[in-house]
Amino acid sequence: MNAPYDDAPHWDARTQAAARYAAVRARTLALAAPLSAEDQVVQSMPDASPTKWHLGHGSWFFETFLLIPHLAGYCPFDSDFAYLFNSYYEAMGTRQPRTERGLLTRPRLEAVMAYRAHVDVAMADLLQDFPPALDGLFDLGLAHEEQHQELILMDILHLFSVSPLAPAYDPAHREPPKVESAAKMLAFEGGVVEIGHAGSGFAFDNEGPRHKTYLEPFQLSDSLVTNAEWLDFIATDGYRQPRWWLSEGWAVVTAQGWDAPFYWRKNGDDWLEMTLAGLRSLDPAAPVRHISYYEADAFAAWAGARLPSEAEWEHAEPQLREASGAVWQWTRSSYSSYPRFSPGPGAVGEYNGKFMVGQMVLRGGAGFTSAGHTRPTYRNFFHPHQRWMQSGLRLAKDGVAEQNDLARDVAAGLSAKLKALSPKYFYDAEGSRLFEAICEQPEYYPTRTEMALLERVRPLIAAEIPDNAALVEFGSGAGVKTRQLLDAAPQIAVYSPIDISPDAMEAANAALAADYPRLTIAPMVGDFTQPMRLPPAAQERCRIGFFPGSTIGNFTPEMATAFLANCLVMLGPKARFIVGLDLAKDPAILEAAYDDAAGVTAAFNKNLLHRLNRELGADFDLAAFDHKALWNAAEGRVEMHLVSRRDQTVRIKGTTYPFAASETIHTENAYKFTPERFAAIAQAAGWRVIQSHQSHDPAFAISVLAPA
Ligand code: SAH
Ligand code: AVI
Repeated sequence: MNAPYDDAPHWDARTQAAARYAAVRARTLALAAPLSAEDQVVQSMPDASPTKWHLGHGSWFFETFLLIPHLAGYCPFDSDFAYLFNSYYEAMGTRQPRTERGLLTRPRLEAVMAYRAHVDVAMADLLQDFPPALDGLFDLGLAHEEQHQELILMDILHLFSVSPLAPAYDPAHREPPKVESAAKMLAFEGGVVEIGHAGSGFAFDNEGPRHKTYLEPFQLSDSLVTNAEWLDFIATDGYRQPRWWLSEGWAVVTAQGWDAPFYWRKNGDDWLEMTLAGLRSLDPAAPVRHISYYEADAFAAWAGARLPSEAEWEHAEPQLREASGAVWQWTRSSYSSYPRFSPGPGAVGEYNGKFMVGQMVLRGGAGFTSAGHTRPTYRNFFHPHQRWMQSGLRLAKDGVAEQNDLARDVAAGLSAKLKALSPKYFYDAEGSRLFEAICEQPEYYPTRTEMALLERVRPLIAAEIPDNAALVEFGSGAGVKTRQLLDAAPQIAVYSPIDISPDAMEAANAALAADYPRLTIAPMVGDFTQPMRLPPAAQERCRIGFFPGSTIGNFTPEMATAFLANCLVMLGPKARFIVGLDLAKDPAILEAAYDDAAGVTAAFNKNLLHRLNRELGADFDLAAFDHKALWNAAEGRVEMHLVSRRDQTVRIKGTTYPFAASETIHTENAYKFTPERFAAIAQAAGWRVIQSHQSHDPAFAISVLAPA
């Protein structure tokens, strides 16, 4: 079945149901296709089942819960199969013991295949005249079949892993993607949040009811723990030190002699990993997988962290990388019912509810999981010692990360060999006012030039913005360029500015609210280099990023790449990102722009010292420092410094900082781009340039990016 049924709204519900059924059932057969009849009979351990049994059981599920009760005149394929292929439904009678499924050399594989065909023909009949009341059961049947698709792969991998030949199930089998960049701790305020499934789409009963729960402030890694990190854990004797381990876990590790994840095999000094593609050398950048809860918990303790609760995971999910599609992620939550949960009536009520003790919840979804099978609310569960599923982890911590700690940053910046402070600290109320004054100076061309360019090209940019979009602006300041964009793109429904300066933002937003009464303004005060969660009004729409002013030039290229990569996650797969870029030009023009004749930029730079005197009780003598702007050709940037006129000391909060004559505090970089250099940075962050506009001299550019 290769019809694009999702994109064909004119198909009626029955046809769509038949197409979905055919696609899911065909995938199961495709998964079994590379296996021999012998491969499909053997049960390699009590937890695993033979492929042949999975093939029979999926058919038994449709036969038992849909065909027998709902298709008039349906004749079961073989009355013995109810015993052979019932998994765990007490209400459906006795069954072949789980640990003895591998003894079923009969029925032959051909008979199990004939059983599937028999059930498929009958299901086609049932779906012809499909009572809407069966919707939920039908979806459950498909989701159940998909769960067994994952089990087929898990169980075959185990079977092949214990074969001395270590056969490949599929030499071309795709392994989980690498974790591409360093993990970052995202900070969450917590409070009362809602988790659980609500709404019309299918979900298992254990995912609801949606309900409120309370979270203390926490941090969660945006990405998964990698094999490289796990190698460190092993190398530092992580498996040999009881202090990292839960008591139960330590008992298992020592009894079983575990010294690595389940499918790792030592090969001299190197590690191999048994995969569906056969024995492969271990990829250090891939997420670690096939670990027990005990190992995940021990690793987290070793790393000075902990596992997240499932509510933390779900609350943070929109901001997580590799949330799904790589590995299932252990949480520290015991698998139990949500408030107001009750299992459904009848035998299908046994599906999830009766397992709610002694297991731990895993979230996300793995590479083995069928596409589209999971959701952010999906709750997988396993016993803490099990590790044949593709289980990995991400780390959590308690409390909020310290952000924007002026005192700490200043102490670090002035203690460094080359003294430096972040330009983000320029923007107190006076700094924001001085920046606006800079924009009026004849030498400071960027603002005027960018606005003229935006005026000319905004219809082209507006054409990229879909209806009801949210505009997310980074470093919005006075919001003047925002207005140019809003006027050209009235389809923008939500505006989410992010700025570190509350003063600048409040004034700008009050004025915008008065002039654009239909616009929802959802502002965020904060540091845009730190992880943040967009307000829900923006989160649920197509998000358009806006970063004008060449403020991106205040980052180093590495920071710009990291920033753009984070924005890609924050803005989502349908995003566009409009970025203003000042271009490299005659150094004389550049240096004048950062050292205007009226001395406004000098005042802006020195205002930083004034701020430190006021907010930290520092004793900077403002007359003893000069403003300096210089073009650093090697780095392609204008630098601003505050130069000490003489040998002197400055005291801040009890610490003395010596300054030699001519020593500087480096306060800002303003990188100047070429369109090619910026395109390379964007590309490294997962974006591609879809529009690039350039002004006449002085050269300034506006780029529109889309996810690569
Ligand atoms: N977008 C405006 C203003 C640019 S000035 C324009 O193009 O003219 C830079 C703005 O970014 C200021 O409003 C400043 O407060 C804000 N800003 C600077 N560093 C920031 C940071 N790390 N996080 C959030 N806002 C920041
Ligand atoms: C905000 N940023 C892009 C300005 C710039 O040009 O780097 C800040 C500025 N610094 C000195 N003048 C203006």
